[in-house]
Parts: sequence; C-alpha cells; structure tokens
Amino acid sequence: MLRNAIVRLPSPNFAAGLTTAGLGPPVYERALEQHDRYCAALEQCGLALTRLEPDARFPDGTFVEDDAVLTPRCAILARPGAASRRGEVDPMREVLGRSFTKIRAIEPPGTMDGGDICEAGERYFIGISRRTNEEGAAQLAGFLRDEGFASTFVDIRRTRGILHLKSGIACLGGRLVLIDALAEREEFRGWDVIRVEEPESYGANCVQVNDRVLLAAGHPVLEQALAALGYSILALEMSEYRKMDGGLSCLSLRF
Ligand code: CIR
Repeated sequence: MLRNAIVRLPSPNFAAGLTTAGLGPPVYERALEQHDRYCAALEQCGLALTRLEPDARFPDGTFVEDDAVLTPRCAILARPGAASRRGEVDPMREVLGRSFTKIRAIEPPGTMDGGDICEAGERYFIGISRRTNEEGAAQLAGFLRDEGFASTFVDIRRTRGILHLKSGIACLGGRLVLIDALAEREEFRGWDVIRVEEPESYGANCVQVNDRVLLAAGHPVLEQALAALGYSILALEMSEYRKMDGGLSCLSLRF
C-alpha cells in the first residue's frame, strides 16, 4: 500500500530543461494546471503529498522520480547521468531523510536516473541507458541485494525512442508488465506482457497507485485493455511534460 508521494512544482524556466522530443516549448501555465491535476489524482488514490517548491537552478527538477529509488526497506539516491541534473539530488537527500532511516547513494563513476528503475514486487528491472551506466546499475543492484531484492538489467542503449527504461515499460502488480518496443526482450520472458502498440507507446509509462492506474490521456486502446483487466483508470493530460521528454511516472516519488 502506498501512502506518500513527493512532487516538485515545475519552475517558470521549465522550458530550459533537456529535451529531444521536438514537440515545441511547453506552456508554463498549462504545465502548472496539469501538475495540479496530477497531484489531485495522487490524493484521490489516498496519498499524502509533500510538495516541494520550484527550484530555478534545475529546470528538470520537476521530474523528481529520477532523483531516487524508493523501496519499502530503503531509499537510494540517484546520481543523474545528465550533469545539469546532478544538483537535484542533495535537496532530495534532506527530504527523504524525514521518512527513510536507511539511505544509500550511487557514487562516481556510477550514474543512475530513477526513471530507469522499474519495481516489480521483489524484483527490480534496471535499465542501462544513456543516463544510467553499468557501474551505477551494478551499485544499485548491490544495494537492492543487501535488502533481499533481485535485479534484472535491461540494456536500452540501442533502443530508439525511449530515454529511460520506464519510458517503455510499467509493472502493474503481480507479474503483469506493460511494454512497448521492449516486448520481445528475453528479460521479460515468463512475465505476463501487455504489448503497447504505436501510436500509443507514450502510454506505456503509466503508474499503479493502490487501486488505480494513472495513465496519460489520449491512449484509448490501452485504456480499454486495462479497463478490461479490471483496472480503474485515471487519465491525465501530460502534453507539456511530454514536450520535455517526461513521462507520467517521473513527476512523483511514491512510497
Ligand atoms: C530529462 O531529459 O532528464 C528530462 N527533461 C526528462 C526526464 C524524464 N524522466 C523520466 O522519464 N523518468
């Protein structure tokens, strides 16, 4: 059962963050509205929110999921692969210290973005990407092993169109995994895979929060498939975050 989430409001210079999307600059007012609805959805799922203030030093800082990996037994601070994001982690250490007694941290030369880490119960899929290097992945796997969790590495460095592992997969409880381009990968053999097809790939980055699934709006095929499996969906407009390569999951840290 999830009880809490940490979010950070986008900063007015949000459009200065990193992006490859080519969808044009985000509209700040609209980003704020979408963030507001996202927060309301988390509250509707029963979570208590810690809302951090915007921080103009880090235009990508609203994507808080990249700053840490939270497990039921410990928190692991990230070391973002993008140098412009590295400073986001220190403020998060302080925030997480209020809730977690055990905090580990990825150390150089390791890099790791939280968006590359997908929790599936007692196993964690760890994406090795342009942001998370092999050293960072190995450090994380070690921390997880110490806590009794298993890990599976998924190398996505040659997979086009996804920034982070979780841009392309989501675990929805039990052995159910929602996957787009990575569906054929052997790492997911033996899992119950729901294939997400183009043009709905962006919807693969959804998130289960207690008895609901938060899904980006505009993915009717996926929404129907999930509803048919009995999931209760909350659809959220994410257009302004998508322009900055951001998925729905990356706007919060949940625990
Ligand atoms: C970045 O490139 O780091 C941000 N503009 C987007 C990060 C999105 N994070 C995520 O999907 N986990």
